[in-house]
Amino acid sequence: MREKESKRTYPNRRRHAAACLIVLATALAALLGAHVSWSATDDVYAPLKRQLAENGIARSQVASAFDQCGPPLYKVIAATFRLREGKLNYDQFLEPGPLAKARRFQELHASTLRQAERQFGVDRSVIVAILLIETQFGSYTGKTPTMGVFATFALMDGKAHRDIVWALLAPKERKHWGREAFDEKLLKRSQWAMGELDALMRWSAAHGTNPNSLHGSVMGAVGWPQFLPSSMMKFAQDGNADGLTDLYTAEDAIHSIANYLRGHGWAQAKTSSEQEAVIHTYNHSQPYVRTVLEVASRIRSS
Ligand SMILES: [Ca+2]
Repeated sequence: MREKESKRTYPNRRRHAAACLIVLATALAALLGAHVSWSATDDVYAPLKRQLAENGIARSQVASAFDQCGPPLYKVIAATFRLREGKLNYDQFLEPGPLAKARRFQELHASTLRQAERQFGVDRSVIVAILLIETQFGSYTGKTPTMGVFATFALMDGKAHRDIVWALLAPKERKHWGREAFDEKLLKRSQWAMGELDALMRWSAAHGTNPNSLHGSVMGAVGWPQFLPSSMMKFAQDGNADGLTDLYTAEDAIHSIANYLRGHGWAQAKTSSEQEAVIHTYNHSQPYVRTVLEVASRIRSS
C-alpha cells in the first residue's frame, strides 16, 4: 500500500510540496514546543503551582508533587479526542460470562453489600452492576498517571499547549473537531482539571498519600469505582473500617459507590426514569445508564 502510494503521480507537484512543507513545519513546531515544555530549566507547571498555592494548598506539598510529575502527557490528551463513548460496546456486559462474574461477586461480598444497602439505601445489584461495567471488579483500573492527566489538562488554557495537542491529532480528527470546538473543549477541560488537581492535592494531604502514586483512566478516574478526586473527597468511604480509604478494595469501593448514589438522590428516586437520572450523574451516557439497570435487573432476578 505504502509502495503504491509512493508511485502515485501528482498533477500539481508544487501544491503537494507546499502541503509537505506545512506538515513538516507543524511537526517541527510541535517538537520545538514539546522541547521547550520538557526542558529541565523551564518550569512548565509554574502557573498551576501558583494557582494551587493561592487556593491554600501548602507550597511544599505542591512543589514535591510537581517535582515527581514528569513532563506533560500531550499524547494522552490527544488520545481523549479519539474516544467515542457512543460506540463503546456495552452489550458485552450482558453476556453470560460477565453476568456470572457479577453474581459470584455478589455472593462473595454479600455481607458488605447488605451492610451498604442498609446504610445508604442503595440496591446492591446496582452497586455490583456499576463495578462490573467500570472496571470488571478491579480488573481494568487504568495505568495513566492521574496527577499527570490533570496537570496536563489544566495547562490547556495556554494556546501553546493546545497547539502541541492539535499537531498530534490525525488530519481526519482535526477535520472532525475543527479548531474552534477543540479549543473550546480544552478550555473547559482545563478549568475542570484545575478543580480536580486541587481535590487531588487535598485528598493526598488528608490521607498522607503521594498524588503521583495514583494511576487510572485517561480522564483521571481511579480505583474500582473510577472516581474523580472531587468525588473521592465527597463520597469515598472506608467500608471495612481498617483506617484506610482505598478504592482498590472491594469493601471500600462498594460503600463509596453506595454513598455516591445516595448523595445524588437515590433514596428519592422512585421511578425508573428518576433512577436513570441518578446513574447518569455517574457517567453521562444513556447506553451506560441502561446497561447498569439491565445488569442490575438480571443479577437481581437470578
Ligand atoms: Ca478500608
